[in-house]
Amino acid sequence: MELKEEKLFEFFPTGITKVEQAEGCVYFHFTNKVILKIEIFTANIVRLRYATDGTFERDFSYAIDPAFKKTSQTYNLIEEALIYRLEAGNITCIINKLSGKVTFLDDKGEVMNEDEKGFHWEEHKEYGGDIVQMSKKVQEGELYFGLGDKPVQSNLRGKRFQLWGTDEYGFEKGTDPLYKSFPFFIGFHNSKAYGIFFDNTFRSFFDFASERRNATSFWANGGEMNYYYINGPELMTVVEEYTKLTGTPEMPPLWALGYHQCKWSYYPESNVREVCDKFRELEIPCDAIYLDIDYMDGFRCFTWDKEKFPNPKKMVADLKEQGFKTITMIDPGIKKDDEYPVFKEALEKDYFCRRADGPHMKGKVWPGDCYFPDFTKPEVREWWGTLYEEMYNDMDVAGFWNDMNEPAVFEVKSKTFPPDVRHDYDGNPCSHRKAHNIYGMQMVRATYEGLRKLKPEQRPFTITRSCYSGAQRYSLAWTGDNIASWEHLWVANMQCQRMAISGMSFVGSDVGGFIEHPSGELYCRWVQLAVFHPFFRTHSSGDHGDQEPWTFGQDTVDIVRKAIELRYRILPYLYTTFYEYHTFGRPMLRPLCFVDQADTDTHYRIDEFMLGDHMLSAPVLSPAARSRRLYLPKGQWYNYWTTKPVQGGTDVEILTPADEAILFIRAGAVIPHYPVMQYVGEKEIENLTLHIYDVDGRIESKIYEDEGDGFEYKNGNFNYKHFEVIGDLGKTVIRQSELGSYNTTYSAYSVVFHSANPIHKILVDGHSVDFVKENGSCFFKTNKDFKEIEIN
Ligand code: MIG
Repeated sequence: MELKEEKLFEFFPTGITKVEQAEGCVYFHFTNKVILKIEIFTANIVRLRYATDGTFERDFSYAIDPAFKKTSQTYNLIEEALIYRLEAGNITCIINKLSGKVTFLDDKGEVMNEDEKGFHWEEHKEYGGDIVQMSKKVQEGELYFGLGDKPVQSNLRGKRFQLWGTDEYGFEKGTDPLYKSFPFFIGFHNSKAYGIFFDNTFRSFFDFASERRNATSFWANGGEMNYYYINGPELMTVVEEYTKLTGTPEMPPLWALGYHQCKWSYYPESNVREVCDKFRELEIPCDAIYLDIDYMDGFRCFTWDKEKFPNPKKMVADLKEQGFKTITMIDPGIKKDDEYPVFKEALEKDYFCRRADGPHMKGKVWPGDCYFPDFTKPEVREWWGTLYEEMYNDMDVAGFWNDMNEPAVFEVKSKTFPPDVRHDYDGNPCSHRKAHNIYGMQMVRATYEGLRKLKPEQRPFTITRSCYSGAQRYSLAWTGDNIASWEHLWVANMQCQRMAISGMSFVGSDVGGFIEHPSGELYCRWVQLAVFHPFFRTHSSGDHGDQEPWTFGQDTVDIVRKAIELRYRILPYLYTTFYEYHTFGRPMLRPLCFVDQADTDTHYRIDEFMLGDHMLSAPVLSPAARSRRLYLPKGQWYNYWTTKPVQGGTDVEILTPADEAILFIRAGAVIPHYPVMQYVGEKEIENLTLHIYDVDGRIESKIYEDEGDGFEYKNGNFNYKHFEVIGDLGKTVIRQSELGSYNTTYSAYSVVFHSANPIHKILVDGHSVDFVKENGSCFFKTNKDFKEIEIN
């Protein structure tokens, strides 16, 4: 085990002897052969790299999006008596000539982040290379956010974490490390934010003022000190910049945002059909059904157990008729079996990982002894992609779920490969010490890229458990093997928010808990949280009671149905939020401090979160709760269920009936609703319903729409509609602009206008229209191309 490194001797950069300026970057040479290279990426991003012995490693990163374009290269370098001042976009770096320590100022000249000990390193006597380290001063009142799937409260201050992808069955609050490695964090002080992305795939550590009160440090057991400094001051800006740097996903198929049902495992075929039939019979909407490992023949990937599933093609087709997409699991471990074609081919072509001295990397997983493809080799990824052909093209399986890709190995203490295993690392051969944290990401990348090629007209659907920064380009993720407890409901909320602000918004937990059995009440509350999570799937380990909505009794069926119906109603809103994630890198889930960071009351709120611009929710976290307190950010809100206006900027105590997911809508919002459907595409949309919430002031909303699959949207075949709601002294104006070129199936909007004001007259583009009032809301129809509605 390579956990505790012995502290031997720390080296620091000495004085600067020479400065070299090049296009878009500056090299600072130190007397002891250290080089600091500062590279300008955008007006808000600079990159710092340190070489300890006069040369940099070959520049290569799996995290940075190959499509990312540097947008600004200009800088000013000013020499002063004791420092260099590097001005680049909105960032100023002050570099101390003697120590090399760096301070970052924002465009107001205020210190955002500064080196404490700064860069230093130890030689790694055992493996060679350096243990590269960085320490920063903790600013007054500084909070820290980010770091992926850490199952702790949002502020990381006072804690230490490790990044080393680990299969942590039944993890708990505080368990570290977990499955995912996102070496990105946000520092937040004086209501201003900055970000740091430490792009190093070795086992790494982050200490947020834990070991020493005044220092936050991060280090890795190899590789380079290579980090990106990201300017704010908005929390949103920091996350958007980081997410664009590491990439955003393409749009998912619309059905992927529906409800999914999973268990380890549904089999045989008759059981799968029963479960699907039951959803339709009880009219609980559902879009996808999952086949976990037991559908395979002896856990051989890309095969079927013909006894359990005699005719998979027919089953998949029949389920599709009913509106169910079938998703199957594929693991990285390939059964060591000379009769098994996938194994034979990979063996012949030398696609499996090898130990340092030559033998294959052999490990036990579900199939018994396995070899593991080296997904860090382009040729292997290409091959892996083609293996899906039969299932994807011929059988029409809709998507794939890549599990165990930390990679997980049974019966060894490390739960993974030994450190000497060799990897290609895209032509930069290395050991598992360097490739471990990106192994899973490269696996799901191979899957994703394969699917893109196999069906160029279809949007791939892929799920991964292990991730490194940038994995969001290839896949959605789930949070792994959680437990059916109230505490884990809290954990799921923390993890999904944290993942979203770490660049990966397409995320969800195993609803109800994977291990152990939830009460009906816990299951309902979990469903009511996950309605607002981009990935919404019930999953359980199946070795306890069943976890389909009907297994808890009739009350639960009704409560769960109501929640899932809400999900299907707000699908166009969710889809719009996804589009803004895809386009701008904007997180879909947002902690409250992202909504109003100037309001210090939002800084420590952790349960409440926003989905997109206009929806706020919070989970109900205890049994038999009749009410809960939550904070509403400043401004006006509406309780979705009562449609009563509520003033924000304060704590509110609200009732929490068993059948209601907490939901507040921002006043001024335009929220598109679909009719309830049992699955996406079941009904053609005849009228798009717009719920419009009156406001004092002016609020913008957007609606994105396209075909819901395929890549025509990349050629401009989509709509991105802008709405403005302007309310003033009892008069409200609603404007619509930027329609786009996508032909919708509907030609009219059904408007539901929610207002506390009396309504006398409604004009659509100057013509008066009829309306009906009911329970404080007002209903009317308009042409979908209206420009302006005036309500008096
Ligand atoms: O060792 O495929 O996290 O979702 O159901 C367990 C069986 C392997 C772990 C996954 C879980 C999945 C299970 N897998």
